[in-house]
Amino acid sequence: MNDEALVLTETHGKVGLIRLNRPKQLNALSDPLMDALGEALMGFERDPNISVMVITGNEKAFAAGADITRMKDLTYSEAFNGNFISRNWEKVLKCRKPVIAAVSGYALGGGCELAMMCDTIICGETAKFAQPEVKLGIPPGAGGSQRTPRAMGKAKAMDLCLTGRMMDAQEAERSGLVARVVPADKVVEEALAMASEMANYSITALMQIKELVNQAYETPLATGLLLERRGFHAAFSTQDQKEGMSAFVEKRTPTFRGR
Ligand code: DAK
Repeated sequence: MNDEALVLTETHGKVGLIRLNRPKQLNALSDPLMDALGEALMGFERDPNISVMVITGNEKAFAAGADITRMKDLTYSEAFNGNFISRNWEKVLKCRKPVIAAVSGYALGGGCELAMMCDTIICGETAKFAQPEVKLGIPPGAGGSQRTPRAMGKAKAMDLCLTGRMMDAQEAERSGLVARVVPADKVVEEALAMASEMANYSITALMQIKELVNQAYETPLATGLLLERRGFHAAFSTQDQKEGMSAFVEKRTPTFRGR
């Protein structure tokens, strides 16, 4: 393991774990860090032995946002003409396999936005979420203004984005931003357990379900329901459907093969 690397990767059975690793800067999301994260995600996405990924930071910070020192002197034309950091920020959205954000400490600005790009968020009791861009004189830039209302409704989203205040783990869970709050020192362990539970299922079913849930944000209800029905019908062409249902009837544990 190379401690100088901007991300550290490990595998735990069928789960790929990615640790953001700029601890002195509270994992501020620099361009090279986002490149490294993208490469790690795509590596696990291509790996047939991996079914689920977990992104985490360290005890103090998941990520304290985009790197302010590198944004400070940008001009409008540099940001607009250069399509400022859009290049490597959304690799997580390209993953068809489930991705879990395991948040300890700060998830601020781009850090909160990165967590929201993941499929679900699990956090420690000491986690703090915020969209503090307003304090820097800018709006959110990586989905904060769009994903917070979808996650927690307009009133909470406006509160968070317009004041820049921090939301603690309990409020984040009450608001629907996070799925589970766990003891601070158990975040990675619990996220790996959640990921391993998913990873035992059919990879085909996992990717199909992820695609369908994400469609709920993109399509009218009738279209989403039709997509779900077609996906459900198509599942009867897979060996994993036969295995899953046979195992139930035979009272044994199924072995899914992703076929
Ligand atoms: N950028 C750069 N360095 C950061 C940083 C950041 N976001 N956050 C912390 N650091 C650095 C600090 O400068 C300090 O460095 P040294 O002074 O030691 O060299 C070190 O990390 C430790 O931080 P502190 O000394 O401040 O530690 P404290 O415990 O006192 O405070 C804090 C922790 C998290 C409350 C504080 O560091 C803080 O407020 N940080 C800034 C949080 C913030 O405003 N984040 C939002 C940034 S704006 C886009 C994609 C993304 C974005 C935009 C567009 N596109 C795809 C187009 C995202 C924008 C943002 O995230």
